[in-house]
Amino acid sequence: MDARCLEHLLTEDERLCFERDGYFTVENALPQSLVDSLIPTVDRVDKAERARMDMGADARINHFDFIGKDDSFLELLDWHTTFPKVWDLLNWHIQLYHTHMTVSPPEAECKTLAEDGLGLGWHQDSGRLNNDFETSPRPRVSLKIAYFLTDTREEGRGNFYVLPGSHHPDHFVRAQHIDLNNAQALFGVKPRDIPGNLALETQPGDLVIFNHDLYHASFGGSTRRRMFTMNLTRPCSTPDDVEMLRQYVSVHSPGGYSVDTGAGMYFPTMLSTAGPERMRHLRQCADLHDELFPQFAQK
Ligand SMILES: O=C(O)CCC(=O)C(=O)O
Ligand SMILES: [Fe+2]
Repeated sequence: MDARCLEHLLTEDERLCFERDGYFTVENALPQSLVDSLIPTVDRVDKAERARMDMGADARINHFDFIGKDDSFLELLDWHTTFPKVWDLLNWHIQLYHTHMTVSPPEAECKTLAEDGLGLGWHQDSGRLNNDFETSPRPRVSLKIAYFLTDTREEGRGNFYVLPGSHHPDHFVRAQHIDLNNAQALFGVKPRDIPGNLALETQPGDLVIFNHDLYHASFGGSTRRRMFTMNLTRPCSTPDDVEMLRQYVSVHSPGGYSVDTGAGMYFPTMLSTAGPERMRHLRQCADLHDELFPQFAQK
């Protein structure tokens, strides 16, 4: 273990925010020098993938299973300022099951930010799991961490929006099954103006850790925002837990999205460069993925 982890354990304030609001921010989780070195990689992969998928320069794009497309992102899995916080929330033996790089480019000239923002409506993550586990409270199986590589300190930069507290089963949105994306018809306001929501303002290198049940969204993309997210689960040991992980990985994984990484759950580099310490956080999902999707299994 990197001994510096011990200086970045979860604080009581962070635990409280996570329980009460469903998220918290860690400022300067990554040093600027690291962020600066990651951006060219994002842009190189983004450019190549856009061309491959025939997507325009102004399209918002989610690069699935981004980690491992370049060695430089691998260390973010067990990065010393973030990893210990996830231990404390889930357990030390976390498993990585999904990564995204979201690139929100400036909007096309003929569109306005207010009317045609490159939006992603209100949602909770991992929908299928949520349907299967509509209990109160839901088990805390997984969480998401989002590294912001570009500046969203002003609204209108493709900010990450949250509705604090909406991860609680008794929050009115969940209790009354309200579709926030239908806010105009229901309440006469645009979805981005739902009372109580917050546009998070983050600087490059900041991190947001959030509960999958939290309602979140993204509106507007007036700068080229790059955000890297990782979905992490707790270790699964009991038969019920393993079954839950199986359901998760069967949907939220490269195989679940029909992506052939060449090595199953992770890209080959991810597995070939991992020492025993990092491999502990990869093995369970990797094995399960190979079992579920033999056609994409690690060769
Ligand atoms: O792009 C955003 O800000 C939101 C992305 C999102 O919904 C997610 O990472 O789960
Ligand atoms: Fe999401």
